[in-house]
Amino acid sequence: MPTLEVAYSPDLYQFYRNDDAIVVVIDVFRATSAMCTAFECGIKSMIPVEHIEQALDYKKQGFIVAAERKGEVVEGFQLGNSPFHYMDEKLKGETTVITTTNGTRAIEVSKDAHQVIIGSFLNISAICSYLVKENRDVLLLCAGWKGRYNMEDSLFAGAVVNNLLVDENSFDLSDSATSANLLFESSKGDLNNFLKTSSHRRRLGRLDLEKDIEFCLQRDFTNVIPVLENDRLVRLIQ
Ligand code: 3SL
Repeated sequence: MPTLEVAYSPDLYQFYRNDDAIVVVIDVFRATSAMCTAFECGIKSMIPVEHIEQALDYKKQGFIVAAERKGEVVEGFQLGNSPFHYMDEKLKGETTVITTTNGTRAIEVSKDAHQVIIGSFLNISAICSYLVKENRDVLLLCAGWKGRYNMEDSLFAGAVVNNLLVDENSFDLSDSATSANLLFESSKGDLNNFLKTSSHRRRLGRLDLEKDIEFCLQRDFTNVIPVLENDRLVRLIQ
């Protein structure tokens, strides 16, 4: 039976590393939600990079580059991390570059896994159906906040576990997966209310990004699953 595990931060990835697993990278507020939105809105590919210096190199080469730190667009870059930045006709068919505080780091640490896919509430049903169909080990990797646990990514991980448990013989759950499921169950489906006190939500609230938060908590805005192929995210073709 395939395993289903949750790593609550990129710093814990080393303990869960399984090169045969599909890794689902999760950064609900807001990197992976922005990526899912970008593909739904027609972007061709996105190159995730960990560091600002790498992003600058791409910018010098003429790429459109998104850079976020502390929730804000880094000075000198064209885009940030809001899903709304990607609802732009001008980005259709383009390849952009993105660096964010935690999300792109989670992609970087897991890049040698069997497959890395991008999950958010915006594509949760597509993610769950795909994982059931593939029937192989799964690691849900939360981007967290600077190496720490966060509630929103853990809640999403729990929502995925909960969905995959419909057939109780389908996955062998780790304690981290069981705990995420218990967290999700205690939210009683009211994600918005449950996350009212989460630290990153408060951080984004201070930046007047409540609209982004509400958008990121919608389910199934898209069926697209972004997947890492070599150095870039593209649409998964199934
Ligand atoms: O950490 C990240 O990658 C970002 O999603 C953080 S923020 O939502 O832009 O603040």
